[in-house]
Amino acid sequence: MRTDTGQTVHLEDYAPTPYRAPSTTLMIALHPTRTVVRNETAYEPAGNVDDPLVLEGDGLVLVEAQLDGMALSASAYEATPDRFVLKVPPKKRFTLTLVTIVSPDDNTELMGLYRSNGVYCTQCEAEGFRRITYAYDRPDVLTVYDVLVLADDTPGEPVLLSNGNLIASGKMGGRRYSHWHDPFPKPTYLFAVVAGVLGAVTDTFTTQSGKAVDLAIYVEPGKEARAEYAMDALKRSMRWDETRFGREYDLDVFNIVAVSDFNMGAMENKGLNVFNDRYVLADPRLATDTDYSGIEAVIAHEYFHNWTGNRITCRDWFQLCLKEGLTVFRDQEFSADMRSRAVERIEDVRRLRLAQFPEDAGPLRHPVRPAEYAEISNLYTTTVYEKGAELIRMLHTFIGETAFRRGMDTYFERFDGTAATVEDFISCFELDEPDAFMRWYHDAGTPTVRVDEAYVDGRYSLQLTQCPPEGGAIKPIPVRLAVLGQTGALDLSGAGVEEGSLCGDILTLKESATINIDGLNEEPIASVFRGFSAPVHIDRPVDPVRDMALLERDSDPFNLWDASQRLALGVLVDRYWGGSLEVDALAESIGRIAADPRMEPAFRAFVLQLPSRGTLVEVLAGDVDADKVDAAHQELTAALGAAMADTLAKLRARPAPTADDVRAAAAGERALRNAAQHLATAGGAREATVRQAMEATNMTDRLAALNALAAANAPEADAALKAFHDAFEDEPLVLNKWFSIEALRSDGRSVERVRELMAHPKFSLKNPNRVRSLIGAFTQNIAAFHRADGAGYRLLAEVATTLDQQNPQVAARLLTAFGEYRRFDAPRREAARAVLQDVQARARSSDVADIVRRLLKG
Ligand code: 0A1
Ligand code: ZN
Repeated sequence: MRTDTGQTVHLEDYAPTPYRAPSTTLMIALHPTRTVVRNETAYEPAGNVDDPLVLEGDGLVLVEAQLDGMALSASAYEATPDRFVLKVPPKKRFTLTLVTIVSPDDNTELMGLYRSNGVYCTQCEAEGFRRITYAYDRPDVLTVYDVLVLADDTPGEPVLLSNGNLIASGKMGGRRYSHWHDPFPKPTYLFAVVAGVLGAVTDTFTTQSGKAVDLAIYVEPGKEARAEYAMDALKRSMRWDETRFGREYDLDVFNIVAVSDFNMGAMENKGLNVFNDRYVLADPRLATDTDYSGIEAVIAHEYFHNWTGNRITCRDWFQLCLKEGLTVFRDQEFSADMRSRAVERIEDVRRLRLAQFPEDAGPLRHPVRPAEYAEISNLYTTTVYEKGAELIRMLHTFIGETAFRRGMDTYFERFDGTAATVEDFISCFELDEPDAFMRWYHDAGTPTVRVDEAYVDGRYSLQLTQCPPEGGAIKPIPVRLAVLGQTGALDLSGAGVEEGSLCGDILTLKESATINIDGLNEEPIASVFRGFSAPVHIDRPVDPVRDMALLERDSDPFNLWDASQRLALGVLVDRYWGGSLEVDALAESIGRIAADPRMEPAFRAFVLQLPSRGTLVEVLAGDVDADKVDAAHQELTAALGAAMADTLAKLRARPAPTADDVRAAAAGERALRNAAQHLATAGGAREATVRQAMEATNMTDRLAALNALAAANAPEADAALKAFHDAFEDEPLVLNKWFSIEALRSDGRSVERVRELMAHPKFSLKNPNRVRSLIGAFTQNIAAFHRADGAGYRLLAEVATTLDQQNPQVAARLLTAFGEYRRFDAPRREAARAVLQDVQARARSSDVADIVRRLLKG
């Protein structure tokens, strides 16, 4: 465990290592508590030959050290658990052999080498390799690996995997071995080993140049059929990367392994991706449509890393967004091509606004490319990933698809096989002002763009003004826009543009810009930031009449949805303040879109979903009362459900797709029917919902009904939840869904219920998915987590403090739920502060200490 040192790493201190490490031969003899790792690495001078060789370790025990095959004298080196120093290295190429012993079964942090359900696996990003052996554990040292894995020949034929191509495998002296060679130099964080008894689904993929690649997805034996969809998604990803980006796969094999204990979603180790099993295993009886689209996206994401991340990696961890933002952009584009572009965009922006905007406005805010960090594990944030992807999307919007592809080709050509920086990447694109664009990477916070319209005597003016976040600079913002008249978009080619520049439908905004159109005989309306063309807050005078008109006129699906959400949010805010706005107009507007057969069902389903409680917290200026948020949401949902009863009944009566059809069209149909059902249930129409919760054979339908009953606090919810629990308690991924629904119930006794559930025989702090399903979900339960007496905060603090001893990464991530405590009213704020101070006093790891320090600052 890395305890807190309080040290900060600065980008400006970056310096290359004095030695390169061109090749490494590893011999790993696996044992649950005494795994022997023999690391033979060639080093050669790359800088000052008088510098010592300083390698990183973390909790290591050295048992042997040799230089060029000869034992090193004790005075020649210094070895501690977290460092190996060769005091006077030879001034030419040399080989250092270090033997260490590690205990996978004692590894509760799930970093380095550990066992999950009896399967050995590794997680090395960001700094896990140093828990296996001493190394230059940093992304700019690229090494060719040759790996021999040895394991006892246990029954069930264990598979032994590592990166690259398989050279040989077999049995030797009562043990199994396999020998892997990865010809592509890679940093330590992409290293992986997996060993255990696993089932597999296999296939082959022929690349565009005709090369055959053997594909395999390894899962718990007996669950092979549940990996078929992931395999299909993998093949589609491989083909898509060829057609859209010209990127071909480079090894003879591509392996994926699903494990049940994993800190994150998945990991892109070269040729051997390791996945959290929730992003591999699926069956319509057990997984929802959302699970399916998640699997498709994560499989694609990890596969796409092969070029954006692996072939071209990061110079240092400050450049994390170089691989993550770009790869998220690529996986979003893939999902848009596979499913519906409009729906994908709404989903992505919803996630951005719900998680990234609050992060960027709170104490955990940081630039997409930060200049400093205290704990690298805490940099895997929605800002690096999702905002990072938005920056790539803006770049794409500015220069267009053709020039974007040209720039990407240049990037792959120029930087293949290297560890690059964000500046290297940006330099490949034909941007007008690259330095100005780089400000997006340097500044934290979300800019606001003020939108004003005026119409006088046939002259329409649209004025946009940029207001940077505190401490931030003016940046180029791409505004995709249209000015809509009664019968369609006006021709902007003759419009007068002041300050900004307009190219097609993209306005480049700096400080401000004005577009004037003369000679009109009716007032038009602007549709700005179409497709959410920039990650900004849009500050436009509240005007429900204009939003209703946009609902009639706008052809941009994102803005159509956004207008409907603004209307609903207006009513929600009014309810929060105890107002009495009627729901009829809202019901009529969204009912019309929901019933419109010209729109795709998945889009219509979105329109039926009210802005979340979190969104309401975001828009309220401060001093938020969480109980009132919850009550306003419940009330409005019920009122809409009642007011829209007829429309909803018709939507629910639409024919159901077949239960095992998991394609996007069927998923969209289910989404629409279930969104209608959710509202209708809140409005009191529960009978069919209860039936669906008990009888549906498709998990999407069953869970949606269960959720609807729980969210409405229906009297039938307890029995339905119990039946669900009893039916699926032996399916861990489904049981997680049950834990989450229970954690999200908001009936006044949530904190107590979660405490009871922590005593459930199947709850365990050892499994990150289980922890997230109960405790993570609980932090999303606004009324309960932000309970005025601080009981919700105390619950999270207790769990995080205990977990800090075992798995600090997961503990720290849970604590980020405190990121918004300052938005709440004084009793809540004070309770949160007191609890955080307590967590700080007990923090053990650098992960938890770093998060809490930032939460309390200021
Ligand atoms: N690079 C992975 C994310 C990841 C990061 C850290 C991990 O350590 C526990 C695991 C995975 C991705 O972007 O998918
Ligand atoms: Zn990634």
